[in-house]
Amino acid sequence: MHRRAALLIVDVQLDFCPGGALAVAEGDAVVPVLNRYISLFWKRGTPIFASRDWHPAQSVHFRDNGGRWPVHCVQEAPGAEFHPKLLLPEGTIVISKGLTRWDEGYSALQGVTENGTPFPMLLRHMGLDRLYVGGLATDYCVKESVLEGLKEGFDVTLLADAVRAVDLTPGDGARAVEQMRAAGASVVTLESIAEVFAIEAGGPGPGPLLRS
Ligand code: VGL
Repeated sequence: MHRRAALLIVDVQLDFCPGGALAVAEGDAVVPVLNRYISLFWKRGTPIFASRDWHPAQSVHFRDNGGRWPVHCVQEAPGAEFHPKLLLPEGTIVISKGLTRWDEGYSALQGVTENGTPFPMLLRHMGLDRLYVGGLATDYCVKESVLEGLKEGFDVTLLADAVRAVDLTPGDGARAVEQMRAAGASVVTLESIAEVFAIEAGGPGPGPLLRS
């Protein structure tokens, strides 16, 4: 069966990058890799979605309100902006999540578009049933997005070289990848994706021509 893909870039926002309020070690290292994926997918005409944490100043997600995290990605604040070097093409659809005080907003599948359309509804409306997912952070928003995508019946592939983990406990990131794999996610890298595309296209598989 021919599946139609979407690229989902999760939360590549300044607060999750070095210097940010909830900095992920090497969080900004995903940017050049994601730019390569963006270019690959864009050339294939794949729709591109970028999710963002978009919290109110008061949120149960934050320590101040009994939650787990320092204040981060507050709506309209500089820390909530996408990393300026992330080359989101025109037509990228922004998915906002964590919008209300009571909403933790881990999974992008819980997010909505600018006009409030739930993300899974939009994907189905657009006939998209395969998600390629990278971004921040492996052990929270990426993991929850991948697991919920699978639960919702999407075919999900993790872009393993385009994610970084919070790793509150060392190894959280690696365990998250295993959990996603065990739940049914495929795992690829820039190195292996050409082969995946060839197989998806029903082509002859990888060969010298593909690599030239
Ligand atoms: C995230 C921790 C808290 C994430 C968001 O984007 O992965 N992690 N809020």
